[in-house]
Amino acid sequence: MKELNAKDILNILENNDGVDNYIITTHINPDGDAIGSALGIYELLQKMNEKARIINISSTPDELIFLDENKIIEQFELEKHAELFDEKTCTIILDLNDPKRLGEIGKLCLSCGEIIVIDHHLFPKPFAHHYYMDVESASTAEMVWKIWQESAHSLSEIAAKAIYVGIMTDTGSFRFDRTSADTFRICANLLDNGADPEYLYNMIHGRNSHAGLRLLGSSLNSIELHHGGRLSLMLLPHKIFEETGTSQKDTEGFASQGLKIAGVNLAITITELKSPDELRISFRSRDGISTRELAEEFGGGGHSYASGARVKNGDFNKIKEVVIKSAKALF
Ligand SMILES: [Mn+2]
Repeated sequence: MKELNAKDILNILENNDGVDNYIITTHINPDGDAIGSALGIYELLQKMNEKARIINISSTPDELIFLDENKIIEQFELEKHAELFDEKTCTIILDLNDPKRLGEIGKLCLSCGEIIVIDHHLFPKPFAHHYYMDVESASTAEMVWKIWQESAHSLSEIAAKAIYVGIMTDTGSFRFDRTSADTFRICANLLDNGADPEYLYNMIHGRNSHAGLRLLGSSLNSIELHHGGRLSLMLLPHKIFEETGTSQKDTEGFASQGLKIAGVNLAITITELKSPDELRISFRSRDGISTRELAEEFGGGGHSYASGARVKNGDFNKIKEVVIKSAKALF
């Protein structure tokens, strides 16, 4: 797998004789970085007068829809979109490196003439023609910005806002470990091109529903401490959603809440999903504790400080006991 940089990617986009059109896509349940990167690269292709569409397997989360000012993003429909994936098409895949994370779109991408992956996650699967990978990068959106920088085009305001939101959300508002001096230099340029930090923060974090905040209250109330106060455990059984009139979608950012407690360096959240007996376990850590191996024990994976797993046919209370026991090994 030959690894490319931002300049190489721009070169590929500029010398694309065999390519008639581009499909930009990203992972199931897209986050700010996924949507921000997709709109960022779309805007660049617009400046280059290329035909491009953004087609995602999932719908855009409500709080991110405002970024898509021109309503470009389409949600995948097999009958409508399948025939677009052909020899003359180049697919640009953002913020993931395993085609499984694309759902149904994953298989279709393999029939495209060219596949480009731009991503910052570990352990890429070999399925694309070109990889621009940077695991040091705090977000994929930063990498998209670097491609813009190599081009002769000045950043559009839509791209500046989208890339800013990608960076802000993937760095936990500029506090996660991969936030670098470069991150801030890039953001300075985004502000120069029309991104407004107060407005964008409020659009993402300041539009919660009353029900959503009540759910957060109940979730915080559920926190238990174990292993001498080093492990925080948040418990979200299905009834907590029924009581507050919310769903699992409303738990964005909850997993790291336990890390706000002094002395806690591992926060685990167990969520009972709607389908019977399916549980989601989220792991967040700090102070050099890696959660990835623990997530793998439960059939999942991820980064050192943030990982997750899904457990089928799991009894909530039994899994809770197993998780507490397995976590002990990390201290
Ligand atoms: Mn990302």
